[in-house]
Amino acid sequence: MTLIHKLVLAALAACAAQAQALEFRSADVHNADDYPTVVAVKQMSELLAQRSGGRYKIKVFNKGALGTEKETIDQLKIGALDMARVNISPMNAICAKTQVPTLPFLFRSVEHMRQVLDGPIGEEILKSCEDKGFVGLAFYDSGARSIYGRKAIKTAADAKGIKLRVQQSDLWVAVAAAMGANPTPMPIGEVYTGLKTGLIDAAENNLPSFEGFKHYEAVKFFSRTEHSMAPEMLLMSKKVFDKLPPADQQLIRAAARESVAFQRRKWDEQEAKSLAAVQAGGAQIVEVDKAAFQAAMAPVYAKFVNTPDLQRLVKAVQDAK
Ligand code: BDP
Repeated sequence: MTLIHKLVLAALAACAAQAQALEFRSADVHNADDYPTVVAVKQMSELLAQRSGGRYKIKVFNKGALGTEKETIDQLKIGALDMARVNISPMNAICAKTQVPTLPFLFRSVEHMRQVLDGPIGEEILKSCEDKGFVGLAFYDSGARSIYGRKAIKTAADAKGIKLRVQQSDLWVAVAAAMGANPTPMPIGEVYTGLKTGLIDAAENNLPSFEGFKHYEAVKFFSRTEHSMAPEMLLMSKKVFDKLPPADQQLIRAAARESVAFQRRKWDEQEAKSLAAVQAGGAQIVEVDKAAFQAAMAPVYAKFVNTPDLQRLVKAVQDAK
């Protein structure tokens, strides 16, 4: 074989190896390239590339480039998209058990939430989406969600009648209604304009989203209701997952789980940075009578925790130390 032949063969082999490398596409709505969920999936990609000898990696399309969360969930279902990092809330209508961590005032603290989601309850909830076409790879942190708007909300009476944007989930509509607000479900990408034009009076989210979507430029009062710790989910299309060899499925699951600790570190840092940034931008943090909001949530539990399975899960979360 001449040198030329050898070089050609080597080049062909390199091409073949590259052709085999699979790059999964993963969606995220957040704008910042260093948002905790965005960098966590990038870290997962690095782990996966290392452990698969370069056969797999993940490309994150953030800024909502692949659509709203509902749209990306639909794409996962049919296998048109490989992965999506979404909030748990738009999954509420698809796999009922995802309603549990969405419930208002369920978790007593961040530690309680992390411990529950890391254990068998979290596992059961992740698994519950599989027969609907979604492999639940991991939960990521999203902190606590609070109401922000044009006026300070200190008591439940202040929330009465405000047009409050919520995520697209019946459970969220009920939460807003139980607060006395007028629920307005819409995708996150429409909230900034909604706040600016007065289509809505308020929205509810964590501090990093209040900052990252620039909502603090539209409204100034961030009232610490901390009414839900609805976590983030990293999902893979079951259609895509099922085509992979079992050993590679395990690599993917493990890399996703390992990215959780990294995401939480980034999350804790981001919350502190966002608090400083929104305050520097003129936002006011308002302390709230949380007990009154919590008391108003009884009808939500009565309506949504309505099967023995959901009742068992809620009790197990409440009983977890
Ligand atoms: C943010 C979540 C994002 C949701 C958004 C929302 O990270 O996944 O889309 O809230 O409220 O905290 O829609």
